[in-house]
Amino acid sequence: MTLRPIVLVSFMALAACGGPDTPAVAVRPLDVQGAWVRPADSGLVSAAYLVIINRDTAPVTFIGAASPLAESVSLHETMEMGGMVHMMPLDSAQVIASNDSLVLAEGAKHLMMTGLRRRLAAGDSLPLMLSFAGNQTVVVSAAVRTP
Ligand SMILES: [Cu+2]
Repeated sequence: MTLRPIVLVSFMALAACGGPDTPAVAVRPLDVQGAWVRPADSGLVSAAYLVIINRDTAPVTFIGAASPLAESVSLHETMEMGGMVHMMPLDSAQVIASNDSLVLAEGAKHLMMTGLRRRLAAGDSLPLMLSFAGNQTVVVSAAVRTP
């Protein structure tokens, strides 16, 4: 991933240009926090959890996710029906209102990953590309850990 060096360079450029009253870093309109993934063994299936915070003044629409380590990443929702726990694929377009967030958590909405190209052990990380309407992509590194 080459994103991190680019981010660092732009941060330094901003810091160098800003006067004493200028904040060094503008608030990112889309903030992704706490991304983590369950370990995966021979089944090569796992789930990712994270929170997307929209700090923009306009709504944003989450349209899907992908990872170079998975054949497919899709939005699922876990729900209980008649005492049984089911997972259902969700229409992946999710509108996040201004100053609202989309919470992907255990027992709720999550990103289901199938066709993993390798095992995921605790301590690994998995790159996730989150796509939003208007050609916005946010790349995050999700930590692999046990729940
Ligand atoms: Cu699922």
